[in-house]
Amino acid sequence: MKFLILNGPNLNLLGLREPEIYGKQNYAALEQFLRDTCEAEGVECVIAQSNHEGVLVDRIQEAYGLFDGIIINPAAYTHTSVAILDALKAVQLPAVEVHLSDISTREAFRSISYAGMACLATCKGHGFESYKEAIQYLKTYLLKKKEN
Ligand code: CA2
Repeated sequence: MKFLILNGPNLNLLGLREPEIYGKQNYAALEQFLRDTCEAEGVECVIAQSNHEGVLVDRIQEAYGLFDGIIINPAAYTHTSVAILDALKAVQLPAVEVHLSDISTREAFRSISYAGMACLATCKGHGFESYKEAIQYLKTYLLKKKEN
């Protein structure tokens, strides 16, 4: 089982500001957490971060045929990007949306998620653990699908 884990704009700045919202750990620590979690779950992963909407769209398109599923934290593009929504719909790979913070209890504009409209589930509000929940959700979904 192979997952593409995509992170959107400014997540490379984790740990530098707003630790009360996003935690104290930096992006390198997030990548290490993702590698360790995937290894423990017996899942292969490729992790990518971009500050550019088109690059994220390209990565989603290129995932077709190479990955079993996508975990995506589109960051600010969550709330604006129909392009990412359309790319996720186009590739038809099972996808799970992730957020470090709970976007439903923050500013009103963060409660709209376009990407989430193409995702099986949203894991949010639990910091790095949100990613673990998403990885486990996607793994369980794919194992159940294989059984049927
Ligand atoms: O909670 C999340 O994971 C978000 O996707 C993070 C985004 C935000 O725009 C979403 O609404 C929710 C922000 C990404 C990182 O932003 C930083 C800002 C300053 C310092 C470090 C990171």
